[in-house]
Amino acid sequence: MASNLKNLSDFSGFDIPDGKGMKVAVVAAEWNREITDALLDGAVSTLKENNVSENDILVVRVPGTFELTFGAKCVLEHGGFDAVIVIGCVIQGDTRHFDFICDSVTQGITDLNVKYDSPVIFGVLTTDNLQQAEDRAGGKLGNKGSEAAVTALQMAEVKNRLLRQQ
Ligand code: DLZ
Repeated sequence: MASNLKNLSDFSGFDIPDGKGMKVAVVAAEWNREITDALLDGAVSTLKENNVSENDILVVRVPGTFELTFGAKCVLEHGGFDAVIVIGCVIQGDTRHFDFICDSVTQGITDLNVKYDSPVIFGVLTTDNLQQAEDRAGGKLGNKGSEAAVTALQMAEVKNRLLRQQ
């Protein structure tokens, strides 16, 4: 379903695992900071609402969305996190920069998910304009940061459950 038809913070029908004892890192880009701050707030609030302790949430800032891959890689190399969330906002401009950043971060995060044992969740907005970003950063379409936090708990639970069975 296209996100303009869905509220990103509507979790009815979702099975959200208890986050008690889980450690989650959130890597957030500084570019479009008014948007990424709102996404970060959404992610952290949702993690806490689902019982992740404040002490178990690490927030790392990187300059732009392009740097999210390396930031997440540093967290994964450090170890000890059940999930990593990356947060960014890329807004279409006059040049093809948008495409290069989006392609790079999408492939980069995919590669990390293949290589490392903790899931990396994609909380990146890729929009045509600022209004679309505001709508998805706590506006009328909810908050993609909250959605990413719920996904992080779900994927951490998948990972922990399957590893327990080994
Ligand atoms: C350079 C750039 C541009 C034009 N637009 C964005 C954007 O919309 N969102 C974003 O997160 N970052 C942008 N950047 C910065 C790049 O992500 C990166 O930080 C720089 O190219 C330096 O590597």
